Amino acid sequence: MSGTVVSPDVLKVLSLSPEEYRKRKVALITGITGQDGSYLTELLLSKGYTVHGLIRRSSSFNTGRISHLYKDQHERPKMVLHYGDLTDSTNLVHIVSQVLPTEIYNLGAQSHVKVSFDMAEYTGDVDGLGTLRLLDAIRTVGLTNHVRFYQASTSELYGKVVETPQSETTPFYPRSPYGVAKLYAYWIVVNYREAYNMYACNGILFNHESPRRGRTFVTRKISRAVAEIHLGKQECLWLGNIDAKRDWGHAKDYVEGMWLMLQQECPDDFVLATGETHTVREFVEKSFAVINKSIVWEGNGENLVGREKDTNIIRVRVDPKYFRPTEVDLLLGNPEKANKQLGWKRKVDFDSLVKEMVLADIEVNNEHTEIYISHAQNDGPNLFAAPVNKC
Ligand code: NDP
Ligand code: GDR
Repeated sequence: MSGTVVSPDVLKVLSLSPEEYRKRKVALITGITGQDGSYLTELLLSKGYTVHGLIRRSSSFNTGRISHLYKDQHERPKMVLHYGDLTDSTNLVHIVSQVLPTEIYNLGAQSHVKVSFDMAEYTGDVDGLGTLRLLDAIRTVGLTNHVRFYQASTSELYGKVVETPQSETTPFYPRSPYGVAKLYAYWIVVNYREAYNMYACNGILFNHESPRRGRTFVTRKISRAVAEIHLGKQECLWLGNIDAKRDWGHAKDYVEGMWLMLQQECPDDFVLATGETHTVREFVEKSFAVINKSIVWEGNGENLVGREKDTNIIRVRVDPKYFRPTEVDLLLGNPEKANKQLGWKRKVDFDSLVKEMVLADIEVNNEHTEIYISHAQNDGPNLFAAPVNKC
């Protein structure tokens, strides 16, 4: 295809009715290399879709989560990757016009809340304006009535607690540059749905985790540390606010909800959550319980230490470096609307999630000793200033 926006291919597919067009089952995923992107790709491939993914050019390897799905591009692969970025409108228009997707899942984001305080403008650009760029690319190519659009909205929109459990009608009060950027994205999706009659949905997803979770999110940081402590490779786990409460589910369940949102008669916004909340402290305790260590907490603030009930000291310490300037204290979602209208229900419970993550990290750690030791020491840009492995 040439670089023109309205190509003969586009004209041909535009002559199809929206129903005929959708039968092609072509998905475009931004953020395909992330946790959710990888599970969603597996799900869509299993349903017979061709999946196109936007990947960022990186000097180091960033396709580890989807490399098992990759086939030589000369063998008519069902997963096709394109270089791109949510900050680059021209590139987005070009990819949408090349791919002619029937469904777009906008999962790409600078997704770390703490990092968003350090990179506020960039986060706003990618997570907020990036969504607008993609919606406008659909319009530019002339696919407004053909494409179904999923936006990765988030429980971070709720931020400061106004009511619990949080549902689709709970007012928003974001508490980070990330949350504010996602608020813009949420409303631009609603606006384009109303202004242009687009099939566009917000999935307001509460935290969801898995063995593929990024290593600097708290659950994975804990499961990784438990594995390393268990194998005698690490002595101590440093954390921030261990009293924060989160509604944690499994990512595999949540990508199914994303797909369901795009299969309805009318577009709408849905909360996906478990309806349970747990503290970070509980996540730590459950994780150590997987290796048969029960811990008690002593002290508070910086001096807080978790000890095993009998002899061994489990060194879990609090470093204020991990505190956020403004915190989201409590997330607890109400998934009733998704339960009723989508028939969506989470399958994996909290205990099973924790167990799966810890056991997976023990296994990986046994196999890739050196890689994982070096990752363990690399938890964000400030890390070298703080003791991590030495208590
Ligand atoms: P990850 O951080 O694992 O993945 C983020 C993805 O976005 C990666 O593929 C990343 O690419 C890509 N990305 C980052 N910056 C850009 C950019 N400028 N242009 C294009 N792509 C970019 O996130 P998750 O999979 O956990 O989450 C998926 C989405 O859902 C995100 O939007 C997140 O904000 C949102 N969300 C997540 C929740 C969760 O609990 N996991 C809950 C609610 C919402 P690379 O691999 O190159 O870094
Ligand atoms: P969150 O996830 O901010 O909820 O955003 P994260 O796992 O980073 O934090 C959860 C809670 O744990 C506390 N915490 C720590 N967090 C990290 N990362 N590291 C620590 O050492 C630590 N110690 C305590 C945090 O303060 C927080 O309260 C995730 C992301 O996936 C977003 O993209 C998504 O939108 C929301 O979930 C829903």
